[in-house]
Amino acid sequence: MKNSSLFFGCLALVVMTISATAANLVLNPGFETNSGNGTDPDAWTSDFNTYGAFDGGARTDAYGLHPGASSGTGGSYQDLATTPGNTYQGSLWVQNFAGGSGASNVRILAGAPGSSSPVAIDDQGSNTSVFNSAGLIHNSLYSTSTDGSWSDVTFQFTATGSSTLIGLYNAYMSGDTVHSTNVDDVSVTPTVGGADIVSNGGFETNGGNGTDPAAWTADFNSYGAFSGAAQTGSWGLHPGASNGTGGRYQSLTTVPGTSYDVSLSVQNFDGLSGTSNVRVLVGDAASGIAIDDQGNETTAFAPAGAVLNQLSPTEIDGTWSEVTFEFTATGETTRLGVYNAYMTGDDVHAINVDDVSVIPEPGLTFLLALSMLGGLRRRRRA
Ligand SMILES: [Ca+2]
Ligand SMILES: [Ca+2]
Repeated sequence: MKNSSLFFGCLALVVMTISATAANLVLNPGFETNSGNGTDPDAWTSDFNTYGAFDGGARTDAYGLHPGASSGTGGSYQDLATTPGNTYQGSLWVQNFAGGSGASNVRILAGAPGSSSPVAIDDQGSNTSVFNSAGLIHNSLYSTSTDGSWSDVTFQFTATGSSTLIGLYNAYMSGDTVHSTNVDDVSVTPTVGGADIVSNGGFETNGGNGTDPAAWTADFNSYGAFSGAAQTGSWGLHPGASNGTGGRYQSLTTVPGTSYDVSLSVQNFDGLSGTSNVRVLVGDAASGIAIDDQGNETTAFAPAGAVLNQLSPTEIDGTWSEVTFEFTATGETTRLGVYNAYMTGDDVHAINVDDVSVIPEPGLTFLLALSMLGGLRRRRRA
Protein backbone atom coordinates (compact mmCIF):
# COMPACT_ATOMS: atom_id res chain seq x y z
CA MET A 1 0.00 0.00 0.00
CA LYS A 2 2.83 2.30 0.91
CA ASN A 3 4.50 1.61 -2.44
CA SER A 4 1.35 2.24 -4.45
CA SER A 5 0.75 5.53 -2.59
CA LEU A 6 4.28 6.55 -3.45
CA PHE A 7 3.71 5.51 -7.08
CA PHE A 8 0.50 7.57 -7.39
CA GLY A 9 2.14 10.46 -5.59
CA CYS A 10 4.96 10.45 -8.15
CA LEU A 11 2.47 10.14 -11.03
CA ALA A 12 0.50 13.13 -9.73
CA LEU A 13 3.72 15.12 -9.51
CA VAL A 14 4.62 14.20 -13.10
CA VAL A 15 1.16 15.28 -14.36
CA MET A 16 1.46 18.60 -12.53
CA THR A 17 4.98 19.18 -13.82
CA ILE A 18 3.93 18.53 -17.43
CA SER A 19 0.97 20.88 -17.07
CA ALA A 20 3.01 23.63 -15.45
CA THR A 21 5.77 23.62 -18.05
CA ALA A 22 3.94 23.60 -21.39
CA ALA A 23 6.60 24.14 -24.03
CA ASN A 24 7.33 27.59 -25.38
CA LEU A 25 6.74 27.44 -29.15
CA VAL A 26 8.93 30.49 -29.81
CA LEU A 27 12.47 29.77 -31.01
CA ASN A 28 15.24 32.03 -29.72
CA PRO A 29 12.69 33.70 -27.40
CA GLY A 30 15.34 35.72 -25.56
CA PHE A 31 17.14 36.79 -28.78
CA GLU A 32 20.44 35.48 -27.37
CA THR A 33 21.41 33.64 -30.58
CA ASN A 34 22.44 36.24 -33.15
CA SER A 35 25.41 37.60 -35.10
CA GLY A 36 25.71 40.82 -33.14
CA ASN A 37 23.98 44.17 -32.84
CA GLY A 38 21.79 45.08 -35.79
CA THR A 39 21.48 41.54 -37.20
CA ASP A 40 18.38 39.33 -37.46
CA PRO A 41 18.26 37.16 -34.32
CA ASP A 42 18.16 33.47 -35.32
CA ALA A 43 14.60 32.29 -36.14
CA TRP A 44 13.34 35.89 -36.48
CA THR A 45 12.85 37.60 -39.87
CA SER A 46 12.55 41.32 -40.49
CA ASP A 47 9.16 42.44 -41.80
CA PHE A 48 10.37 46.01 -42.45
CA ASN A 49 12.60 48.60 -40.77
CA THR A 50 13.70 46.42 -37.86
CA TYR A 51 17.05 47.03 -36.15
CA GLY A 52 17.27 43.45 -34.83
CA ALA A 53 19.38 42.01 -32.02
CA PHE A 54 20.50 44.67 -29.54
CA ASP A 55 22.76 44.30 -26.51
CA GLY A 56 21.21 47.46 -25.01
CA GLY A 57 17.74 45.87 -25.16
CA ALA A 58 18.15 42.89 -22.83
CA ARG A 59 15.80 42.23 -19.97
CA THR A 60 17.52 38.92 -19.31
CA ASP A 61 21.00 37.78 -20.38
CA ALA A 62 22.85 39.76 -23.06
CA TYR A 63 20.44 40.59 -25.91
CA GLY A 64 16.92 41.73 -26.70
CA LEU A 65 15.11 42.79 -29.88
CA HIS A 66 14.95 46.43 -30.99
CA PRO A 67 11.95 46.01 -33.31
CA GLY A 68 11.92 49.39 -35.10
CA ALA A 69 15.00 51.29 -36.32
CA SER A 70 15.66 55.04 -35.94
CA SER A 71 12.60 55.62 -33.72
CA GLY A 72 10.38 54.44 -36.56
CA THR A 73 7.76 51.75 -37.01
CA GLY A 74 9.08 48.28 -37.87
CA GLY A 75 9.42 44.78 -36.55
CA SER A 76 10.18 41.10 -36.90
CA TYR A 77 8.22 37.87 -37.07
CA GLN A 78 8.57 34.10 -36.88
CA ASP A 79 6.46 31.10 -37.81
CA LEU A 80 5.07 28.88 -35.02
CA ALA A 81 3.79 25.31 -35.38
CA THR A 82 0.19 25.36 -34.08
CA THR A 83 -2.87 23.12 -33.94
CA PRO A 84 -6.04 24.54 -35.55
CA GLY A 85 -8.71 25.22 -32.91
CA ASN A 86 -6.27 25.24 -30.00
CA THR A 87 -5.81 28.38 -27.94
CA TYR A 88 -2.43 29.85 -27.06
CA GLN A 89 -1.27 32.21 -24.35
CA GLY A 90 1.45 34.71 -25.30
CA SER A 91 3.70 36.88 -23.17
CA LEU A 92 6.54 39.28 -23.82
CA TRP A 93 8.37 42.08 -22.00
CA VAL A 94 8.57 45.59 -23.39
CA GLN A 95 10.50 48.72 -22.42
CA ASN A 96 11.24 52.11 -23.90
CA PHE A 97 14.60 52.25 -25.72
CA ALA A 98 17.40 53.13 -23.27
CA GLY A 99 14.84 53.09 -20.43
CA GLY A 100 13.67 56.53 -21.57
CA SER A 101 10.58 58.08 -19.97
CA GLY A 102 7.46 58.80 -21.99
CA ALA A 103 5.05 56.85 -24.14
CA SER A 104 5.74 54.21 -26.80
CA ASN A 105 3.65 51.44 -28.29
CA VAL A 106 4.23 47.84 -29.32
CA ARG A 107 1.90 46.05 -31.75
CA ILE A 108 1.47 42.27 -31.68
CA LEU A 109 0.06 40.42 -34.69
CA ALA A 110 -0.70 36.75 -35.20
CA GLY A 111 -2.13 35.02 -38.23
CA ALA A 112 -1.54 33.79 -41.74
CA PRO A 113 0.66 35.49 -44.35
CA GLY A 114 -0.67 37.14 -47.49
CA SER A 115 0.02 40.09 -49.72
CA SER A 116 -3.50 41.50 -50.14
CA SER A 117 -5.29 43.61 -47.50
CA PRO A 118 -2.18 44.58 -45.52
CA VAL A 119 -2.57 45.35 -41.82
CA ALA A 120 -1.75 48.79 -40.36
CA ILE A 121 1.01 48.80 -37.74
CA ASP A 122 0.83 52.48 -36.70
CA ASP A 123 -1.40 55.49 -37.37
CA GLN A 124 1.13 56.97 -39.81
CA GLY A 125 0.30 54.72 -42.76
CA SER A 126 2.89 51.95 -42.21
CA ASN A 127 1.61 48.49 -43.12
CA THR A 128 3.11 45.06 -42.58
CA SER A 129 4.30 43.32 -45.73
CA VAL A 130 3.77 39.89 -44.18
CA PHE A 131 0.35 39.70 -42.51
CA ASN A 132 -2.91 39.69 -44.40
CA SER A 133 -6.04 41.08 -42.72
CA ALA A 134 -8.12 38.15 -44.01
CA GLY A 135 -5.91 35.67 -42.13
CA LEU A 136 -5.35 37.75 -39.00
CA ILE A 137 -6.29 36.10 -35.69
CA HIS A 138 -4.77 38.59 -33.25
CA ASN A 139 -4.00 42.32 -33.41
CA SER A 140 -3.29 44.32 -30.28
CA LEU A 141 -1.44 47.46 -29.28
CA TYR A 142 0.26 47.85 -25.89
CA SER A 143 1.67 50.94 -24.21
CA THR A 144 5.07 50.70 -22.57
CA SER A 145 5.57 51.82 -18.97
CA THR A 146 6.14 55.56 -19.24
CA ASP A 147 8.83 55.44 -16.55
CA GLY A 148 11.06 53.31 -18.77
CA SER A 149 10.78 50.10 -16.72
CA TRP A 150 10.13 46.67 -18.26
CA SER A 151 6.52 45.53 -18.27
CA ASP A 152 4.95 42.18 -19.14
CA VAL A 153 2.22 42.13 -21.78
CA THR A 154 0.03 39.11 -22.44
CA PHE A 155 -2.16 38.10 -25.34
CA GLN A 156 -4.21 35.13 -26.52
CA PHE A 157 -5.20 33.67 -29.85
CA THR A 158 -6.96 30.63 -31.24
CA ALA A 159 -5.02 29.04 -34.10
CA THR A 160 -6.79 28.56 -37.43
CA GLY A 161 -3.91 26.77 -39.19
CA SER A 162 -1.01 24.41 -38.58
CA SER A 163 1.37 27.31 -38.75
CA THR A 164 0.85 30.76 -37.25
CA LEU A 165 3.03 33.79 -37.81
CA ILE A 166 3.67 35.99 -34.80
CA GLY A 167 4.94 39.53 -35.37
CA LEU A 168 6.34 42.08 -32.88
CA TYR A 169 6.52 45.73 -33.90
CA ASN A 170 7.50 49.12 -32.64
CA ALA A 171 4.41 51.20 -33.56
CA TYR A 172 4.83 54.97 -33.98
CA MET A 173 1.51 56.32 -32.69
CA SER A 174 0.48 59.99 -32.70
CA GLY A 175 0.76 61.42 -29.20
CA ASP A 176 3.59 59.15 -28.13
CA THR A 177 6.81 60.85 -27.07
CA VAL A 178 9.53 58.15 -27.26
CA HIS A 179 8.51 56.06 -30.32
CA SER A 180 11.22 53.49 -29.67
CA THR A 181 11.04 50.16 -27.83
CA ASN A 182 12.96 47.05 -26.79
CA VAL A 183 11.42 43.59 -26.49
CA ASP A 184 12.70 40.46 -24.69
CA ASP A 185 11.58 37.07 -23.32
CA VAL A 186 8.75 36.13 -25.71
CA SER A 187 6.68 33.06 -25.02
CA VAL A 188 3.70 31.41 -26.70
CA THR A 189 2.40 28.28 -24.98
CA PRO A 190 -0.63 26.08 -25.64
CA THR A 191 -3.41 26.81 -23.16
CA VAL A 192 -3.39 23.69 -21.03
CA GLY A 193 -6.89 24.11 -19.66
CA GLY A 194 -8.77 23.74 -22.90
CA ALA A 195 -10.37 25.40 -25.86
CA ASP A 196 -12.31 28.64 -26.06
CA ILE A 197 -15.95 28.02 -25.05
CA VAL A 198 -17.38 31.16 -26.69
CA SER A 199 -19.29 30.63 -29.95
CA ASN A 200 -18.70 33.15 -32.71
CA GLY A 201 -16.40 35.19 -30.43
CA GLY A 202 -15.04 37.03 -33.48
CA PHE A 203 -18.59 37.88 -34.73
CA GLU A 204 -17.67 36.72 -38.26
CA THR A 205 -20.91 34.71 -38.62
CA ASN A 206 -23.81 37.16 -39.05
CA GLY A 207 -26.42 38.40 -41.51
CA GLY A 208 -24.86 41.79 -42.19
CA ASN A 209 -24.58 45.15 -40.45
CA GLY A 210 -27.11 45.64 -37.66
CA THR A 211 -28.11 41.95 -37.46
CA ASP A 212 -27.74 39.44 -34.63
CA PRO A 213 -24.31 37.79 -34.81
CA ALA A 214 -24.82 34.00 -34.58
CA ALA A 215 -24.96 32.75 -30.96
CA TRP A 216 -25.35 36.27 -29.49
CA THR A 217 -28.77 37.47 -28.23
CA ALA A 218 -29.66 41.13 -27.75
CA ASP A 219 -30.40 42.07 -24.13
CA PHE A 220 -31.58 45.60 -24.98
CA ASN A 221 -30.60 48.45 -27.33
CA SER A 222 -27.93 46.53 -29.24
CA TYR A 223 -26.91 47.36 -32.82
CA GLY A 224 -25.27 43.98 -33.45
CA ALA A 225 -22.76 42.85 -36.09
CA PHE A 226 -20.77 45.78 -37.52
CA SER A 227 -18.22 45.76 -40.32
CA GLY A 228 -16.64 48.89 -38.82
CA ALA A 229 -15.89 47.06 -35.58
CA ALA A 230 -13.39 44.41 -36.70
CA GLN A 231 -10.13 44.02 -34.87
CA THR A 232 -9.56 40.73 -36.66
CA GLY A 233 -11.40 39.29 -39.63
CA SER A 234 -14.13 41.45 -41.20
CA TRP A 235 -16.69 41.88 -38.40
CA GLY A 236 -17.02 42.93 -34.77
CA LEU A 237 -19.85 43.74 -32.36
CA HIS A 238 -21.29 47.19 -31.73
CA PRO A 239 -22.90 46.24 -28.40
CA GLY A 240 -24.98 49.42 -27.82
CA ALA A 241 -26.92 51.53 -30.33
CA SER A 242 -27.12 55.30 -30.92
CA ASN A 243 -24.44 56.09 -28.29
CA GLY A 244 -26.61 54.46 -25.65
CA THR A 245 -26.23 51.66 -23.13
CA GLY A 246 -27.01 48.18 -24.42
CA GLY A 247 -25.46 44.84 -25.18
CA ARG A 248 -25.66 41.15 -25.88
CA TYR A 249 -25.12 37.82 -24.19
CA GLN A 250 -24.70 34.12 -24.88
CA SER A 251 -24.90 30.98 -22.76
CA LEU A 252 -21.70 29.06 -22.09
CA THR A 253 -21.40 25.44 -21.01
CA THR A 254 -19.31 25.50 -17.83
CA VAL A 255 -18.07 23.20 -15.07
CA PRO A 256 -19.07 24.38 -11.55
CA GLY A 257 -16.00 25.27 -9.48
CA THR A 258 -13.78 25.74 -12.51
CA SER A 259 -12.06 29.09 -13.11
CA TYR A 260 -12.22 30.73 -16.53
CA ASP A 261 -10.24 33.52 -18.17
CA VAL A 262 -12.36 36.04 -20.07
CA SER A 263 -10.68 38.17 -22.72
CA LEU A 264 -12.12 40.71 -25.16
CA SER A 265 -10.79 43.54 -27.28
CA VAL A 266 -12.50 46.92 -27.08
CA GLN A 267 -12.18 50.23 -28.92
CA ASN A 268 -14.15 53.46 -29.17
CA PHE A 269 -16.61 53.53 -32.07
CA ASP A 270 -14.89 54.78 -35.22
CA GLY A 271 -11.55 54.93 -33.32
CA LEU A 272 -12.68 58.22 -31.76
CA SER A 273 -10.49 59.74 -29.07
CA GLY A 274 -11.95 60.20 -25.59
CA THR A 275 -13.34 57.74 -23.07
CA SER A 276 -16.01 55.03 -23.01
CA ASN A 277 -16.79 52.07 -20.79
CA VAL A 278 -17.57 48.40 -21.35
CA ARG A 279 -19.39 46.30 -18.73
CA VAL A 280 -18.92 42.53 -18.65
CA LEU A 281 -21.46 40.38 -16.80
CA VAL A 282 -21.19 36.69 -16.06
CA GLY A 283 -23.88 34.77 -14.21
CA ASP A 284 -27.41 33.38 -14.18
CA ALA A 285 -30.41 34.27 -16.32
CA ALA A 286 -32.77 36.90 -14.81
CA SER A 287 -33.04 40.68 -14.61
CA GLY A 288 -32.06 43.65 -12.52
CA ILE A 289 -28.35 44.52 -12.65
CA ALA A 290 -27.46 48.16 -13.39
CA ILE A 291 -25.34 48.49 -16.53
CA ASP A 292 -24.60 52.23 -16.32
CA ASP A 293 -25.18 55.13 -13.92
CA GLN A 294 -28.22 56.36 -15.93
CA GLY A 295 -30.72 53.81 -14.64
CA ASN A 296 -30.44 51.19 -17.41
CA GLU A 297 -30.63 47.61 -16.20
CA THR A 298 -30.10 44.24 -17.85
CA THR A 299 -33.07 41.96 -18.35
CA ALA A 300 -30.80 38.93 -18.76
CA PHE A 301 -28.86 38.60 -15.50
CA ALA A 302 -29.78 38.16 -11.83
CA PRO A 303 -27.99 40.23 -9.16
CA ALA A 304 -27.69 37.22 -6.90
CA GLY A 305 -26.43 35.01 -9.71
CA ALA A 306 -23.70 37.31 -11.03
CA VAL A 307 -20.27 35.81 -10.53
CA LEU A 308 -18.67 38.68 -12.39
CA ASN A 309 -19.93 42.26 -12.79
CA GLN A 310 -17.25 44.68 -13.84
CA LEU A 311 -16.70 47.86 -15.75
CA SER A 312 -13.51 47.97 -17.78
CA PRO A 313 -10.62 48.52 -15.35
CA THR A 314 -9.46 51.44 -17.48
CA GLU A 315 -11.56 53.64 -19.72
CA ILE A 316 -11.70 52.61 -23.36
CA ASP A 317 -10.14 54.95 -25.92
CA GLY A 318 -9.59 55.13 -29.68
CA THR A 319 -7.13 52.24 -29.92
CA TRP A 320 -7.93 48.55 -29.50
CA SER A 321 -7.09 47.29 -26.05
CA GLU A 322 -7.50 43.88 -24.48
CA VAL A 323 -9.62 43.61 -21.33
CA THR A 324 -9.28 40.48 -19.22
CA PHE A 325 -11.30 39.09 -16.29
CA GLU A 326 -11.52 35.85 -14.36
CA PHE A 327 -14.51 34.05 -12.85
CA THR A 328 -15.32 30.75 -11.21
CA ALA A 329 -18.42 29.05 -12.59
CA THR A 330 -21.21 28.17 -10.15
CA GLY A 331 -23.42 26.26 -12.60
CA GLU A 332 -23.35 24.11 -15.71
CA THR A 333 -24.66 27.00 -17.79
CA THR A 334 -23.26 30.50 -17.43
CA ARG A 335 -24.34 33.62 -19.28
CA LEU A 336 -21.69 36.00 -20.62
CA GLY A 337 -22.84 39.55 -21.40
CA VAL A 338 -20.95 42.41 -23.07
CA TYR A 339 -22.38 45.94 -22.86
CA ASN A 340 -21.67 49.48 -23.87
CA ALA A 341 -22.09 51.34 -20.55
CA TYR A 342 -22.97 55.04 -20.72
CA MET A 343 -21.16 56.44 -17.68
CA THR A 344 -21.34 60.06 -16.58
CA GLY A 345 -18.09 61.82 -17.40
CA ASP A 346 -17.27 59.73 -20.47
CA ASP A 347 -16.76 61.51 -23.79
CA VAL A 348 -17.71 59.01 -26.50
CA HIS A 349 -20.29 56.57 -25.01
CA ALA A 350 -19.96 54.12 -27.94
CA ILE A 351 -17.71 51.09 -28.29
CA ASN A 352 -16.82 48.23 -30.60
CA VAL A 353 -15.93 44.76 -29.33
CA ASP A 354 -14.13 41.87 -31.04
CA ASP A 355 -12.31 38.62 -30.21
CA VAL A 356 -14.21 37.54 -27.11
CA SER A 357 -12.82 34.37 -25.55
CA VAL A 358 -13.46 32.36 -22.37
CA ILE A 359 -10.88 29.67 -21.62
CA PRO A 360 -10.82 27.28 -18.66
CA GLU A 361 -7.72 27.76 -16.52
CA PRO A 362 -5.07 25.03 -16.34
CA GLY A 363 -6.25 24.04 -12.86
CA LEU A 364 -8.98 21.97 -14.52
CA THR A 365 -6.33 19.61 -15.90
CA PHE A 366 -4.82 19.14 -12.44
CA LEU A 367 -8.20 18.43 -10.86
CA LEU A 368 -9.25 15.96 -13.56
CA ALA A 369 -5.89 14.18 -13.37
CA LEU A 370 -6.00 14.04 -9.59
CA SER A 371 -9.61 12.83 -9.49
CA MET A 372 -8.74 10.13 -12.04
CA LEU A 373 -5.83 9.07 -9.84
CA GLY A 374 -8.14 9.08 -6.82
CA GLY A 375 -10.54 6.80 -8.70
CA LEU A 376 -7.72 4.43 -9.62
CA ARG A 377 -6.53 4.31 -6.04
CA ARG A 378 -10.05 3.58 -4.73
CA ARG A 379 -10.45 0.74 -7.25
CA ARG A 380 -7.15 -0.83 -6.18
CA ARG A 381 -8.21 -0.68 -2.54
CA ALA A 382 -11.56 -2.35 -3.26
CA1 LIG B 1 17.42 38.28 -23.77
CA1 LIG C 1 -13.89 39.79 -35.86
